[in-house]
Amino acid sequence: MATICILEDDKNFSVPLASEFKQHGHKALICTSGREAHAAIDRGGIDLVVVDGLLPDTNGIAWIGELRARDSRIPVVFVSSFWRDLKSYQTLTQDLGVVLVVHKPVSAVVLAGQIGQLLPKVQPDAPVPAAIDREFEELCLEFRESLHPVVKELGEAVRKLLEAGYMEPDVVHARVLVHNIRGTARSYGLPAVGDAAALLEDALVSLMEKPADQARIRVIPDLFRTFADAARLPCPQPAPALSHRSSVQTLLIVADPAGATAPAAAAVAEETGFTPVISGSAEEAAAFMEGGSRPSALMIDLDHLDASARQSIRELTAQCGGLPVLLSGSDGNLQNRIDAVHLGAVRFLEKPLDADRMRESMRQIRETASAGSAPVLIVDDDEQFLNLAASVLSRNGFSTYALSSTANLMEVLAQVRPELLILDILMPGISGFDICKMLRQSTAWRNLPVIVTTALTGLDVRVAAFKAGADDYLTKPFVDEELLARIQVRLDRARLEREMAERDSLTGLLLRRPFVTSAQAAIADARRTGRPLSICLIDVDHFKKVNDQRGHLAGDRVLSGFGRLLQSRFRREDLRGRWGGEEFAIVLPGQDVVTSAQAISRFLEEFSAMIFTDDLGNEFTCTFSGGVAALGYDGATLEDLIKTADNRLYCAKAGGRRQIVSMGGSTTSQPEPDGPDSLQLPHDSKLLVPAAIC
Ligand code: GH3
Ligand code: MG
Repeated sequence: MATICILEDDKNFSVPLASEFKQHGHKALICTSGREAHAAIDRGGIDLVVVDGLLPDTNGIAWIGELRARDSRIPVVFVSSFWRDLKSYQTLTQDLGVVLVVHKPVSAVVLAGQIGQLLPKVQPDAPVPAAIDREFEELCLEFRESLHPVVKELGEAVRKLLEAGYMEPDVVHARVLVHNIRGTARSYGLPAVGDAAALLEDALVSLMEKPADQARIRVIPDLFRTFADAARLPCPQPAPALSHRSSVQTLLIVADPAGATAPAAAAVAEETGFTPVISGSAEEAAAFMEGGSRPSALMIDLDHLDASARQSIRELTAQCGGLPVLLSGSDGNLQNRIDAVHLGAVRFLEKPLDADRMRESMRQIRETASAGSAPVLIVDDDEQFLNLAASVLSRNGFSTYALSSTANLMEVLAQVRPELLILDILMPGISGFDICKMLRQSTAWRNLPVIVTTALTGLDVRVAAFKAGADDYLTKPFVDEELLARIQVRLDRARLEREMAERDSLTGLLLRRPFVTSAQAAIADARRTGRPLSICLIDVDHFKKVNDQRGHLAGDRVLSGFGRLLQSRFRREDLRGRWGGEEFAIVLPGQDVVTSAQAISRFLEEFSAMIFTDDLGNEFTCTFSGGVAALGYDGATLEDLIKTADNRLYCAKAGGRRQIVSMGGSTTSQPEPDGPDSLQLPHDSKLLVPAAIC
């Protein structure tokens, strides 16, 4: 839970926003003047401030300036109807360290959602980055040192278990040792150690329940070895903490001289959760980035650009190294398309801009960018190269893992689950070529991007690398920028391909198969940790009528609007998929049935208010019905939960549609007195708790 100060004199904006924060479990404090907000911050306990652009006693930028002059590093979100130009944006993000710039009008729900995503990442009064690095390094080293005796002690305990059989005090002691590591390893940047400790602890607990079970004893040595190997992996370097680029999703729009497309593009960018910043020319945009800013994506209009302006754009995109680029132009002619290829554009959008196509592109970019710092594994027997490459990558925000021998490569791959592998060619034992060939034959790692590195030069080596299945090739010694650019390009491409293979193009939601895979993993996780989990099946009401009366295209627009709204609601970890036709599924990890039903009924309220237009220009609205099932109460597998949710969906339809049914006859637990049946729902909609309806 965080405490958020809202500095805003307009109650119509601050009150709904405060109420959204409260619904997300945060505290909100509304201040109507700059003086009042300074006083609140001086009292302490504020984690983030939302600042309006115009205030009764000052303006937002001046107020933030005062805040920084008072030496406060509290994260600030700036919300305003002004300051959309590049220079103001630069002042806000670079000089004043604002973590998010949002333009009004913005709905309270969307803004609270955006800020909610920032909250876990922001740290009030964070120490300076250099100090964080040093402190982190020291702590990490200390922690790693402390792992050696634990590994030794555990090894001893495992040996005794195998030789002398089960002895309760020894197993209990071993469990306490791994339990402590399970809780702390991740915080020290060693997720693989934490995960291995978690598996080992679970196995020990299960053994304590059935000490005579030989099968439960047999798994212990393997799990211990995995843990011991993970504990030996080199410590990843800390990522710099100063960057705000991962949290702020910015679309830098290089407008055409006529400025015709920029407002429309900015509107779509905002709708899809980006902060648009408009620059008048490629030179201005380049200067912006030279100042250290890096947007999440670039949108460039090619119209009216002569050859030299196109060259500046090329330099700009090269400077951005792998940043997603969208190009627009009135003419999809060959020259524009060739330029798009040279500029590495993810998409060419022909003008007039089709809002749906642009939305789809922005959504893809957001998904790939928000995937966070990618884990990268470097395998090289040359420790010096290993350390150097690891430090370059860590400093640039990658989660870096380094391995100096190939002996346990497969185990490390399984633990780290890298998004990219940097592989040396000449290593003792097995060569990088052979590893590459082997990975291409394995189902799990077939598509893993691999960059091979070697001091060898020459065409035959390069050809052999590509024949072995490598995606790219880098000669040693490398230049930092080249290494980073090559990695970024490979990562972006792999993420985009994954996205396209897993997502339904109409709604942007997960297709059924990847949804099922992720849902099963979420269920396994919930069962392991004992956290609640709910599933909801949703079906659009009378959709056949929409198609018949409004036209198939209007029907498609309803589904795409539904998908867009669903994407922008709920938490990042909630899974959203198109189950088929006009049926959708949501998995809400960590949420019980009551909270889930509340969230979905709020979503129903919003969807019911969405206005669609048919081919004749007539407006209409749609509704949906839903059935919710909870892990534990309604079953232990995805199949059970879907079946129950489907039965309840049927009840919702039978009960008159436009409602969510969250508990049925098969549920053994009774709803809470203030449970689902007392929810506030859209007018003429109900949330049922009946056994008798179906
Ligand atoms: P109910 O309220 O009982 O769910 O009735 P319904 O009309 O929504 O359900 P029904 O199953 O009778 O019709 C669903 C229709 O959805 C039939 C199918 O053609 C249409 N549909 C499925 N996928 C798409 C799609 O991608 N686009 C469009 N436009 N229609 C689709
Ligand atoms: Mg339907």
